[in-house]
Amino acid sequence: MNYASFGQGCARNSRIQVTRLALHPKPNTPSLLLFPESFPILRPTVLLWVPPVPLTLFPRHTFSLAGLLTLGISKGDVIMLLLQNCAEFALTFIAASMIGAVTTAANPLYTAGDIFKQFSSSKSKMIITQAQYVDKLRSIIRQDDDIDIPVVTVDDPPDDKCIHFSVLCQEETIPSVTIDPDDAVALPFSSGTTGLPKGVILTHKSLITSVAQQVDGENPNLYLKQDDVVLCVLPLFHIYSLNSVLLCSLRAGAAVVLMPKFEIRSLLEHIEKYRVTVVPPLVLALAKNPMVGSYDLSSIRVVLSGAAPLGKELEDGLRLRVPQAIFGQGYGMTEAGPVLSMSVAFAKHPLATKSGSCGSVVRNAELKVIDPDTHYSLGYNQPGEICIRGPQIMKGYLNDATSTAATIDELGWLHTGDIGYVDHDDEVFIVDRVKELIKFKGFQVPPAELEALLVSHPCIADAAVVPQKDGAAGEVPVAFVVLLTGMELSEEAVKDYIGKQVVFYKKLHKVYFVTSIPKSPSGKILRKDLRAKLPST
Ligand code: 4UV
Repeated sequence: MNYASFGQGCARNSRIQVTRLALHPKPNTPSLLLFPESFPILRPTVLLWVPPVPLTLFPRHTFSLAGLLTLGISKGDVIMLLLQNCAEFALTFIAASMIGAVTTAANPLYTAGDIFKQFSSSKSKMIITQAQYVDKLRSIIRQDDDIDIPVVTVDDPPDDKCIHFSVLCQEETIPSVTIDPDDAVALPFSSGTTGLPKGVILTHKSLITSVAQQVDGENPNLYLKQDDVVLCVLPLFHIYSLNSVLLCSLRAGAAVVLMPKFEIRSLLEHIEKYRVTVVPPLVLALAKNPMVGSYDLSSIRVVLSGAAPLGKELEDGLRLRVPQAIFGQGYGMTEAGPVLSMSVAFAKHPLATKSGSCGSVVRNAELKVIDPDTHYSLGYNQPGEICIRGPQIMKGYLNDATSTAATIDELGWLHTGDIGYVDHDDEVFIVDRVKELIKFKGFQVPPAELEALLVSHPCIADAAVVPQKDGAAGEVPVAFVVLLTGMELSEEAVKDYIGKQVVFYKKLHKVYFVTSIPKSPSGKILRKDLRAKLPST
């Protein structure tokens, strides 16, 4: 079977609504405001695996990013996106996928050090960013003479070494490329079950399958309609937003309202102005905000939650604000492609669900729950480690066969490191996490990263970082620190030391000074023992 690239499938029935009208301040540049409603909607019955189409992203505008090729990007090359949510993010992702290039997106708020790690590990050949982040990039690209890569800005370039995005927008025909389903298309970074962030290879097959599992078929699990208006405020560098918000909406032909960042008043204005119908869980933050009462939220029909547990109290709070909406959760993991299960309340023919449920396993995938020690499968209602198998899961970690083998076993099962159970209605419930990962409002905080920074301090002999429950963020990172003999250090000094080197959600919230870190005979930190020492909240 001939697979089209992910972008070719997705772009066929898309309309993107952007919230920033002056995308290109320069004259004579093509418009990126795309509403190709007149284009016939193609709905191949067999997923998105349609034959390649000529490289025109959005047919009415005959628009392409041929400039990617002119600037030296070709099949297999990696492009790094360092962007807030914007139309250029979506367009680059789709255009890159059509020429067989791979996109790796990083949080633009990351420190220069974090960005450099992802940049060098992914061997990116181009960076697309905003002028405000170029200073941060200087330490990566200007001081090292060996690195000479194009830096493209979607707004006015801050200096003549940067290139404006419009240079990519050439209306030229791009030679067709043969894309294998197992070719990489996206390279998000995730720490997985242990260690530092690693490149997660998601292939065309992974993403095509995952999107199809959600929105395709007679009774889509996530029923998005062409007249839906989906709010994309969660950052697109996270797989949840990229896959289940942007790509699923494009596939279903729904409009996407892109918001560069979360700001309550503007979010409410967008919902009212654009009659938004599908909103992400961030809106839960609104549950208690009195401002909500002054806006018309009657258009909202679905509230999607995922990436972290959905608190009952918040859910109840929001139910009062938007009583007409359907609420539900999805359960995802970057490495799983990412969606493992999705609320059946979102289906075209919905079913009743229970509070706390993460939905049922997506179609054409297998899910099992195993005893973490014996690896035997467990029955209904018995908590154990959740494993998933199917064509949507990652190909593996980039250049890391050991971590790949520790995550995907020889029978193809991906071990999530999450503890959960499946009830008699086939609904998945997550109850705990055996992996190291800490989740701050759904954002990944890898303890290994903070531990490495802590032990680089001249006064610190050893350290361990674990999650502490938090009402607002779900979890926050806290550290156990062993000082070198004779050294003194205050909690504030430790927090400051880390705080200067990490993005805001990785900052330490508490430091406990201890005399030793409990470890197994093999040297593994006994995190459970440390978590047990924390005050329960
Ligand atoms: O790797 P990651 O940051 O990935 C995610 C992805 C979440 C998605 C993606 C698409 C969806 O449609 C959707 O609903 C959710 O978060 O972190 C993976 C870990 O986050 C925790 C769990 O520990 C994963 O292994 N997690 C994800 N979803 C949930 C969750 C949830 N609904 N409830 C509790 N924990």
